[in-house]
Amino acid sequence: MTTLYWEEEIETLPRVGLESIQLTRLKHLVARVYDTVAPYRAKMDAASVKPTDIQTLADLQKLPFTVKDDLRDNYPFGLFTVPMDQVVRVHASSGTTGKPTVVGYTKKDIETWAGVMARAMTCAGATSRDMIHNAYGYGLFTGGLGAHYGAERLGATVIPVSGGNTKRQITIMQDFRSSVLMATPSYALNLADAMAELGVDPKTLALRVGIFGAEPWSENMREEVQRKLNIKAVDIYGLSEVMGPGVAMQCLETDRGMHIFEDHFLPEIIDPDTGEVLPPGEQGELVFTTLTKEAFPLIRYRTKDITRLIHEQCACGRTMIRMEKITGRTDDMLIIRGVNVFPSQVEHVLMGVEGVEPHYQIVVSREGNMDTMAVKVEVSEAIFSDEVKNLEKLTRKIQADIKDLLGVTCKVQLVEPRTIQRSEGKAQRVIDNRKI
Ligand code: DLL
Repeated sequence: MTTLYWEEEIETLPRVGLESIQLTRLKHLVARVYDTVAPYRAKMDAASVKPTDIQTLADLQKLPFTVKDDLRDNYPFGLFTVPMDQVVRVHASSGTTGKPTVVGYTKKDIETWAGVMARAMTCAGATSRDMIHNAYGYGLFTGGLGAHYGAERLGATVIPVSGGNTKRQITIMQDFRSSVLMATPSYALNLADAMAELGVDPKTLALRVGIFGAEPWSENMREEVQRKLNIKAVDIYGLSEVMGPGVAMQCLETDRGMHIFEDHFLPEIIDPDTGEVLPPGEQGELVFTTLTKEAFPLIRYRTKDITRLIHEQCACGRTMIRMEKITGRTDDMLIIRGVNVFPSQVEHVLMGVEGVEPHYQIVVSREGNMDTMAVKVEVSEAIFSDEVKNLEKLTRKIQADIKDLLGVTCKVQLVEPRTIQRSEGKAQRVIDNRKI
């Protein structure tokens, strides 16, 4: 297979060249932010660091972190570095608590974003000849418009179908010959199940590749979507604060990790408890500094996402490092009777069991002083109508597998197909009744 690049020179630049670009951009960014944004200046002054202290990429560690609360405290536009007449668009992420996080873009930011998205789609093998079925939600969420502008920049034909109205989506896929599907992985599965119900064979469609992200999904889930939709499924990562989708992207040459577009987004991995930068290859919290954003740059933004960086050169020829699939978030970690549990680990166990469907929910409750975890998971029609003793056997197997991997005893409830609510965007995997 010939590897296609969107911007070959920068994507394959030797590391020294890339690092030199990063340093120039970093110095410029820190000086500009210090001069224009009072809250950043105050934090840097408190840490006794001046823009001139940044002389190497390692000096980045001298700068204070930015956290979600800094964004909330300056809600909605307090951290913007340009006057509002230069801001051409805002997006917002809802979050589960408090005010949404608002982000802004200049005209040039929108162009940069479309560029990294076109680069990401090219990583997945998409070209101007593709019919891109964009089922990410349009609106304040960055998924829809982010993918839309990227697809247009690529020169492909974009179908701005957004999320929902699943039957109509399938008709459109059939009639318009959609070749690239962009959606959350949970919605992609939802589409696959709806096809099965309608008797539509994915082999009769023109779909070739799926660009899925915006929520965690395990390797097993990737195999499941690939099989059910008869496509190659690749992972795309991003977050509104840093830009939206297109911060990192898996290429077709590796199943391990996504290339971070480091000429725009400078990554670090830190110990979430101490804030120390960890040695290369270790797992920790991902932190980003935006190197080219104008309206809403961020210095050392703590994403709360947990991953590790992969420094080995990729077979695709890109020199940009990769980040491994997100394994969890520092804030979605459940602590069940003292044991740390990530929903992604539960998913990993479930998807390894024959007959179990990729639709599940984790319910956490408190009985007296005791936390309990229950896992509700759909099983296939055939299994559900099987003898009670076989269902009990399967229940016990899942319980034992979870206990083995996570060290936690939980209740497992097998439910009928299509009883767990389907998502049109990000799936809600955890119901934590302890907060109520
Ligand atoms: O979800 C941006 C996006 C849209 C990415 C479409 C990819 C595709 P937010 O709504 O701000 O932005 O949510 C960002 O979602 O910090 C991660 O926890 C999670 N996330 C995003 N992509 C992935 C992924 C968009 N590929 C938050 N794997 C991030 C796992 C992901 N988690």
